[in-house]
Amino acid sequence: MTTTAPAVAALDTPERRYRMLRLIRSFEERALDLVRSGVITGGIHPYIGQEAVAVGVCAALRAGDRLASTHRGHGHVLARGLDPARLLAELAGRTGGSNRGRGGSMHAADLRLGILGANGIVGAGAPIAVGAAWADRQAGSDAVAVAFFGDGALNQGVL
Ligand SMILES: Cc1ncc(C[n+]2csc(CCOP(=O)(O)OP(=O)(O)O)c2C)c(N)n1
Repeated sequence: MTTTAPAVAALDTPERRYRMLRLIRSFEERALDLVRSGVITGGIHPYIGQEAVAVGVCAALRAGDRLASTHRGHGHVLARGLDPARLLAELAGRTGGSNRGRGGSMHAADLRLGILGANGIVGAGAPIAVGAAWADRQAGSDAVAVAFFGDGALNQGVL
């Protein structure tokens, strides 16, 4: 099977950013419906109410930059350009998911988009992003790496 590398989400206009906000909200509402109906098992952490954080940060990123996400990561990966259908399939454990259905909500990743992964360990995205940034610097690249985290991560020594 040949696959074309996906493009990062274009968030360069207010309209595109607003559409992404709405997409994330709709995605989460749909995902919650699927949890309630049992299609998605194991639960999810929805990003409702935080959509603008992901969109604002990802609008400042360029192709080649990277991000490390959290346990509440759907908004981050969607704002970076992960196909919502592939993410939804991932949450449902389907083989068409972004990680072939093996990662699920808290391990959604796509290295082609610079998405280093959602992460069930609070605060764990920070050292991953630092490692990515250090690797880029060693390679002479000016790419940046972003770590998303919640206030609950602030007492983690690694952060
Ligand atoms: C290292 C670690 N400690 C504890 C937990 C259990 N845990 C899961 S979510 C969470 C709260 C995280 O709070 P915050 O980062 O503010 O995110 P929120 O869920 O409030 O959006 C905790 C303590 C964990 N996953 N990892």
